[in-house]
Amino acid sequence: MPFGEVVCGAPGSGKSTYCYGKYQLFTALNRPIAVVNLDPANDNIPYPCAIDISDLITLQDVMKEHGLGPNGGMLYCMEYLEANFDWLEERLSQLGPDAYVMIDLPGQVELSTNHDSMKERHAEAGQIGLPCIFATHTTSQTASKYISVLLLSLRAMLHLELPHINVLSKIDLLSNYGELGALQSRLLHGSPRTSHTFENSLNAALPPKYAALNMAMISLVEDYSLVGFETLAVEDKNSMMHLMRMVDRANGYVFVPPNMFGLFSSAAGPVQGPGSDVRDVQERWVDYKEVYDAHERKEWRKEGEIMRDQAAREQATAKAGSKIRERKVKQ
Ligand SMILES: Nc1nc2c(ncn2[C@@H]2O[C@H](COP(=O)(O)OP(=O)(O)OP(=O)(O)O)[C@@H](O)[C@H]2O)c(=O)[nH]1
Ligand SMILES: [Mg+2]
Repeated sequence: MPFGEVVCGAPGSGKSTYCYGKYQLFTALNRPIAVVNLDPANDNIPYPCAIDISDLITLQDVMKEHGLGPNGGMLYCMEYLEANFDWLEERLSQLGPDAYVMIDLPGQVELSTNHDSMKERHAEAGQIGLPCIFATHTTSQTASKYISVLLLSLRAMLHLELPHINVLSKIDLLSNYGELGALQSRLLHGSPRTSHTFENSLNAALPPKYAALNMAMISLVEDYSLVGFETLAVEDKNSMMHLMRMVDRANGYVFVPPNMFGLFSSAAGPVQGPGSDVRDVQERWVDYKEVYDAHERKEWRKEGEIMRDQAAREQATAKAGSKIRERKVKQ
């Protein structure tokens, strides 16, 4: 049975980039992975695609043929996929029982918050082994946007009814957002009360007649801890590793590498890295961003040098081997 995650979320929040990042990470870790593009408007796919909806239908064709706009066309494509779901099921089953499948969805977030077709498809995906929803939202630049992201996430969780991981993407941009950046980093993991600052920030952004509504929303977020966020900076290896473990846990996946080394290391391993603790987010992405970035660059350089040395050694060994073979042939 294939296993994996469905990546949904706001437009431009980094879904496709995350899929590509995860493809690269898994390839480096020697974990099998297949990325499925279900965005019929995705004509610039960054990752190698195992299944592509454009083999079934494209947004361009639908818009031309039926005279629809981009959003109506997208709904048509999703409903067409629903009517032809066996097309997808057949291809998923061909990926084999060990495949880790990532499904990249279109950015029309209403598909995940309102549309029944997607809900039913997700439920079916849950049955065939894709139980985890990974929802990305870009780190917000204003308090009101942050609130709307919270409510949108809550709506998607309630609508889809599947294990759900909410992610604030592009967390590397947090330090650009001044006080709100610091506030978000405190709010991320069920932080100490921040109502006062948050309320001020919200009330500055919205007309006073919404004050009571603001307070109700703040209390929804703070008192009930309904929505929590993980963070993602796609180019940061620790951030990707941390999320990989979170997703593995959410869908109960246990990866056993071929050599059996590190059995259960992925799913049962400790959840660490920026994002596992609120102090990490503040320290990594706001207070000491430059220091951490410099350290990361140094680590990447070191890793690159090790890989280059290893490749050079392998090349030299292969060359020596072919020379020995040549000598043997001459003899
Ligand atoms: N700074 C930063 N930029 C990012 C990150 N992830 C993605 N981006 C950028 O965000 C932009 C949009 O990324 P995509 O992956 O195309 O977003 P998407 O959610 O697939 O977009 P749609 O499919 O159109 O909804 C690109 O320019 C990415 O380079 C991140 O972690 N940090
Ligand atoms: Mg995309």
